[in-house]
Amino acid sequence: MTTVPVPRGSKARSTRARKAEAPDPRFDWRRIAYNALASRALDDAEEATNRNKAAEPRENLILYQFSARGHDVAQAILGSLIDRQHDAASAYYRSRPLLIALGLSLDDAFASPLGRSGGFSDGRDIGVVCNLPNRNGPIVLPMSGDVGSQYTPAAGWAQAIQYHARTLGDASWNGSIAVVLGGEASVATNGFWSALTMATTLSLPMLFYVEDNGLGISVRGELQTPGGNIARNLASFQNLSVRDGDGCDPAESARLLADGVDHVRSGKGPALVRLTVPRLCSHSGPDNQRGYRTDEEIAADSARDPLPRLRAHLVPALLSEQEWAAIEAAVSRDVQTALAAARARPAPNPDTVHRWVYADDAPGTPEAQGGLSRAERAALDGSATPAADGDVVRFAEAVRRTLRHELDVNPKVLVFGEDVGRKGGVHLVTEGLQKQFGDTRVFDTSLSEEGIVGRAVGMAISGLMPVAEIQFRKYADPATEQLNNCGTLRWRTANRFAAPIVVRMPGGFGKDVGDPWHSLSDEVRFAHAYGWQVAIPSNAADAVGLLRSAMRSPNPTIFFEHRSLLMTSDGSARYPGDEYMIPFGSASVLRPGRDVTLVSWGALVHRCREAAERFGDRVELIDLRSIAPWDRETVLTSVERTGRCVIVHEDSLTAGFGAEIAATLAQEAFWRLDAPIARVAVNDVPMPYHTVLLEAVLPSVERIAEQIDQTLSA
Ligand SMILES: Cc1ncc(C[n+]2csc(CCOP(=O)(O)OP(=O)(O)O)c2C)c(N)n1
Repeated sequence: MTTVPVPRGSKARSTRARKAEAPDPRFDWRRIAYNALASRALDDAEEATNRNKAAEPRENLILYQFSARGHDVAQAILGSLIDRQHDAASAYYRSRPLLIALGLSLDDAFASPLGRSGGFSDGRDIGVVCNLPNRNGPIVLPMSGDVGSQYTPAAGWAQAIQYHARTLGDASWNGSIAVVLGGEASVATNGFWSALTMATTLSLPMLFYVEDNGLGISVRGELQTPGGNIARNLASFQNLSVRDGDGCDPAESARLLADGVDHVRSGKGPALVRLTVPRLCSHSGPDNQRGYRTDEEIAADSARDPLPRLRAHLVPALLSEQEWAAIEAAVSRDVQTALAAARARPAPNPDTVHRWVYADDAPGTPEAQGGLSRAERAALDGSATPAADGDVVRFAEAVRRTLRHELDVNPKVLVFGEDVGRKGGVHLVTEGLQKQFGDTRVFDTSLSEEGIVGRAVGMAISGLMPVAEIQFRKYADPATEQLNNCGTLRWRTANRFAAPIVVRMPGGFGKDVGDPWHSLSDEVRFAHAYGWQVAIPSNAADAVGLLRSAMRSPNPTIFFEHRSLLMTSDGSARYPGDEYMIPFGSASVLRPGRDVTLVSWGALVHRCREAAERFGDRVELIDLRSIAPWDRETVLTSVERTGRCVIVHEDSLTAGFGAEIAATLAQEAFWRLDAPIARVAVNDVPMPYHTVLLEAVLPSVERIAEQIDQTLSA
């Protein structure tokens, strides 16, 4: 520590105070000063750009300008502590100072808000929603626009640190940490509590850093947590080390953040640091603060500006006036150079905007950070031909065997969800897997679907292959935000990141039973979501082939396991072998036929088959197997030949996936049609409980046959 001589008398008190505040020598304060000043200068330049509304060209206007002034000094300090190869920060729109500290170039920092090419999203995402890939140093996980969604992927990364270090034995992960940043309003979100539960129950290496500026846009902190202080409220939370202090005081911020980071790095479990900071700006560019903040309040916050206090902390104790001025001059020069460079960048190329919704493995395409590498995927054997001599297995057994084999050949596979471990899943699909592979690879989770999917995302970005189970389709609702963000992740980071995960979820009617909670079959939602592959196998063999493809895919997959197939032997088939794979978007023609094409997927394929058999060789039955992507070619080719089409699905009629197929046929095969395209589906009611009601809404063999008959005679 730097020591300061203590004179006598009354002056001694103030000097003693200064001594207590001497800059902690463990920190690189020059770098901290540079980064805090750079962040402030970026905010200044952006605000000046926005004020100058007459500026040409017009795209200089930054639509989503979020200043970090007031949050900047403490973030620059925190950033200097995140320095290990596998450290990850999960952050939010006010986190640019941290990103600068972790290596974001000033050019990118300007270019992205200006929407220019390159940078963290190549003009696809707003400039404050950042990311920072780095294979050899700390990374920033792709941020999202939803407040609170940053928490659970960070917990996933923290759990992945333990997995890489302990289970895979990769020592380079030892001592790494996940750090998550959030404002005080974000502590009211589901994501915060979900991640807190994970971190504390699993003793994860995770630091929660809450930047409390007292305002969530205009809402006061007292409405986010009682009394407005989350640190005080969490003081007695089990297995959480809590610190609370003044983020305007550089010495206190440094001490508390370093303590928090040390605690987490040393393997003692998670920590939370809350620092109070002023928001020295409106919430964002368009917000003028009028109506919710008085001039006195704004002035009082201005008086708390941490930047002059940083200067006072360092000058003269560590830096001379001239040295501070030199840092300011360097910042000013660098920022102006970066602004000019960013402005000189071209606008993004519109020809590329469709790229990266899905992975693109074309030669020469850079690999995104996340998921198995191309080399790892290529090293896993696969076969498009099913084994001829497999024993007949039920649907659940087929899924179990596939999971077991993939767990066996790929140490990066993890299988988890509610009741998945000890019990083996409520449908017993994962029965026995925990015993065989241990509870670091097959495990139960806390009851939070947002946590299950967000955790999977964090794990996938770290290079693992998570297979998450959602107990029933309906219970994926709390995970909607994470599912949507996972699907767009590759696209919005312009292929810098990817999170290929598999989410298994049962749905649909059961054996003689249904209800609005356990029997939902609204798969079209996921076909409509960006970036997802959606598999809906109708039998055990297809389940094997599609699940294996999903677990080796660079894209995320929703894998539907139909309840009636889990509960009956309707989907039993010969086990096609441990290497069998089916590509997505390849339908199977189950029955050739002359006069009408019958298209279905999932459990209703079996009712379709029964109905089709009544018409001899007149009905061609196609099982789509996956609806995203779907096999347009096979359906079109068939309908062009038969001239007629009946589509059968369990999802609601209105805007069900059948509507997409019908629209495609109307557009592409109109002149070949001899009859109107027909759909047999559930007539827009939730699934009822009693069998009588259930059968009244489900497409029955009878209803399907009637429709085939009508279509044939139209
Ligand atoms: C899920 C969600 N709900 C609402 C919003 C709109 N919104 C953006 S920022 C914000 C306030 C967040 O405040 P806080 O977490 O305290 O961070 P601060 O802006 O103060 O740094 C709100 C309501 C959002 N982005 N996401």
